[in-house]
Amino acid sequence: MVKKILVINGVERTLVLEGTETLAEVLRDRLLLTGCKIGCGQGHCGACNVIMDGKVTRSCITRISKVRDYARIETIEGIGTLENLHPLQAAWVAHGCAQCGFCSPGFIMSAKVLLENNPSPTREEVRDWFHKNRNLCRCTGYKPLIDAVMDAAKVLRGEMSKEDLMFKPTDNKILGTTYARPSGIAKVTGNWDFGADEIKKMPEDTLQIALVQAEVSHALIKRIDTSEAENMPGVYKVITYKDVPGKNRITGLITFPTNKGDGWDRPILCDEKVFQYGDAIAMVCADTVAHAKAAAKKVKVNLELLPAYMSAPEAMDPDAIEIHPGTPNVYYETNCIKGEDTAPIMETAPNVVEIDSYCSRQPHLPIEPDVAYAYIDDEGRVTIHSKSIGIHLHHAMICAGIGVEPEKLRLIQLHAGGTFGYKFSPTIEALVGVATLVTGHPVALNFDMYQMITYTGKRSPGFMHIKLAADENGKVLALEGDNLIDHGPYSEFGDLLTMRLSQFVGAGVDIPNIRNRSRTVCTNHAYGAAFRGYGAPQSFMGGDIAMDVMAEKMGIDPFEFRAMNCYKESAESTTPTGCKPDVYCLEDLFNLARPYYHKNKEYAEKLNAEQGENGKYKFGAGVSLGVYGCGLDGVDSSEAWAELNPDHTVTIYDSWEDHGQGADIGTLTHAHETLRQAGFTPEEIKLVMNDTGLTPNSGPAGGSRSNVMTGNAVRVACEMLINAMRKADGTFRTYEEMVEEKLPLKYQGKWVATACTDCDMETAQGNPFSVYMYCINLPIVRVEMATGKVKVVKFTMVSDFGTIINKSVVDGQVLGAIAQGIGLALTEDFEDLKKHTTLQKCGISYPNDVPDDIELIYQENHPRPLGPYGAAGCGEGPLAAPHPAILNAIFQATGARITKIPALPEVVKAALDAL
Ligand code: MCN
Ligand code: FES
Ligand code: FES
Repeated sequence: MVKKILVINGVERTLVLEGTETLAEVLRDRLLLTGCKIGCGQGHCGACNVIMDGKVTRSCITRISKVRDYARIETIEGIGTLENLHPLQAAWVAHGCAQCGFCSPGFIMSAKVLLENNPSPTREEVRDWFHKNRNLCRCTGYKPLIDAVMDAAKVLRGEMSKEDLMFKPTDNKILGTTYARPSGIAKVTGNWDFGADEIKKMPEDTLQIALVQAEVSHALIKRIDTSEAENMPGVYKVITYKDVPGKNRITGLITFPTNKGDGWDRPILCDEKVFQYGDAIAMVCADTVAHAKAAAKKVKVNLELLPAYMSAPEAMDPDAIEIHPGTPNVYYETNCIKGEDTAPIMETAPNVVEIDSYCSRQPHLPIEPDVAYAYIDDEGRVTIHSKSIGIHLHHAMICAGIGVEPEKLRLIQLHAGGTFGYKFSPTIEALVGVATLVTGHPVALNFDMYQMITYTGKRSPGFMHIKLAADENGKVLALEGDNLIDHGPYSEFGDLLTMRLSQFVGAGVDIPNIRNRSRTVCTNHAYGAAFRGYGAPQSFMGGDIAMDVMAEKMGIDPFEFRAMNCYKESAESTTPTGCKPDVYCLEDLFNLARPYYHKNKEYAEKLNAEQGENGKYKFGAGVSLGVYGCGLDGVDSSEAWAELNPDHTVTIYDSWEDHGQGADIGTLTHAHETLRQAGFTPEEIKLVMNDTGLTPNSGPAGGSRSNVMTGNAVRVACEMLINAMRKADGTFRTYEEMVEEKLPLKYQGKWVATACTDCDMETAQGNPFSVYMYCINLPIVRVEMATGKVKVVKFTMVSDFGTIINKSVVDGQVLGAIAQGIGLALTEDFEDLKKHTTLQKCGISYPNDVPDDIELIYQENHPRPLGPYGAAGCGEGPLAAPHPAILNAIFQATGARITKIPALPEVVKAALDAL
């Protein structure tokens, strides 16, 4: 043991330590200073940054043995309070920098050191500082963070006050403003507990879980021997499939009857087979994490290896065995059949182009690894806290598998440090549920970043073959497609995802005739999970690039080619599924975007001219159109409640799960916009969210549905309350008057997308979404000709999300999506199980990988008839098509046409060499 005296936030602390801990462990485990977060645990992300003797220090890789006695350590808890924020904290809130908030403390500590050493940094210096200190943020796209540092510097220099930073409503109206999200202050002060922080505060008898995971991708399980592990120190129980009280399966809730599987293909703990790398085979429950991990290594698993099919084409080989015996590896097919047969059109049309594209297995890479804990609550319910973004959905998916009656299962969402969709699938919920049932103890499971990356779902790769026909004037006549989705071994939502290809290949374009077949393939690579954009990034990789190729072939400007072919009211254009979009806003959107496109083209030309003929770099301006629907297919619905309280406040209950996108500010703003009629201020609205024991089924926070669906449900609940409160003279009843008149105080608002229909099983024709959103992507790229290295130097996004509910949220959504789109286009992948195992090696974008020069333009003059206050969604549209725009820009710069991502330097170089 060693004694250490550290000066923490100005206070001398004497600590008796093992001596092997990291500084982060000492701060978090011993001092409960959980504002210091552990993301990667490897020095790659800066979430754990503290200040030690005036220097930014990544505490996760700082051994306490190397820390001198009396070292001065500052943590986020020491620099400001809830009532008196540090200027950086205030600026972080004001600029909406704390989306999920997981990275916020680490960035703020890093920025504090910068400003102490350089009180007047340039934007570039701030970026370089964060880049050098390896500060990662997956949500914000970095730009707001730079804005915040610049403003905080002004406050520190005495040029403005902290109060000037923050938007304050003047006429009790917050809709459309930058009103700060309710969780902001807690996030920037380190008071917002994430799952790993809550685990530190659980009862002493909590058991820690370590998983025994498969290290191969496909095998038969012959024997699992737990005897040695059971006798290891601190072990309470080793759990295998034999102990699982229920069906031991997570049901994929098969969406379409034409799916050839039954949806019960995903084991909670593997019994007969291993289906992919990382599959959970056993769980060790022990008194400490170290004990659990040590014992997990002693579980012996006897396997018979089977051929592993690591991509869709491999699993479709005629000799391939069925991964789930009895279900063919190609288990679902959808055809978009619109208009006339396309074959004769393809034969006779004057212009026909064809492309093959590949959209990669993009990893989600939230900075917070997966985490969950469970216990039996005072009503005997198995209670699971996790990052679930579909608590009621997951309830239905895991109930039978773990073996409890529905009323005996309660799911609660933790504060989530980003999910980007991977938590649309249950990950470890069923595991912790089983563990608490079997042991009778509270249990906790916290993945490390390696587990997070190697064993959570990924974007399902899309192999697309697209053919496009146009007449002599460039009017698109027909589209044909033949596409594959590699969905990994588990079928959950694979059919729904594949259906998205029917809905979004060619979306935004007036195409009268379509024949577009898409199939879902079971493989042994990572299971497919929802990822922001869900099906659209695959669709537009094929559909949009084909448009670009056609424009080029015909010698028409690519922007104008898209503009002339977009949905038009005059042409009564329909979507690929054969219905009219909710509003015709695309012509106006192209008109709005045109000057920005020309400005970008001119800028790229200027940069090229500066380089000269044989310059080191070539620059190009690209374009693409992205479209996405808001909702689950067909008649989607949501529910929210509003209750009047004795203290003249209103409580809103909903299950609008928060990834970090801003479910809190969304709920608050929708509620406030209605309740303000009766004079309620934002401070008088309380939120109770995301607990199946307390809040109604608002549906999952996926498919960019919540702002429309739950926004409407909140609006309806508040309208019902307001209507009940309204008196004949137009004034409103008080709480006391409501009670006196025996009027109900709590109202259940429900909103159903009754105008929608499911897509037809044979033709995919139908009206699946009540509201759509649109984005025109306009990047400028720089290609280094000798190496093929590409940098996005500017990005303009011109979007239509209907009415904007909160401006800084929407800006943040778009900026974050642009950063992820750049990563998707150029660097990110999860393909090589040995290599793609860290945030860095998966190609995540650091601050200087994303440009500072970003323009966000919004069109708001087409309010959505079915959106609350005219709003659409905005989370996913901006990630539908930034990557084809970047590839199209590479083409404009160099003439090299790349249709497969990531466009790593070697890929681009090979394409340049082939010119
Ligand atoms: N919004 C708005 N005005 C509009 C449209 C939306 O102010 N016209 C706001 C909404 O109130 C909400 C946010 O924008 O706060 C996103 O709304 P919406 O598009 O309805 O999406 P959801 O709330 O259903 O969120 C899910 C969506 C998805 S599917 C993924 S994946 C995703 C995303 O949003 N993952 C995210 N954004 C993310 N942002 C962060 N920081 N982290 C993630 O993991
Ligand atoms: Fe320490 Fe990532 S750098 S947690
Ligand atoms: Fe930065 Fe979420 S706000 S990672």
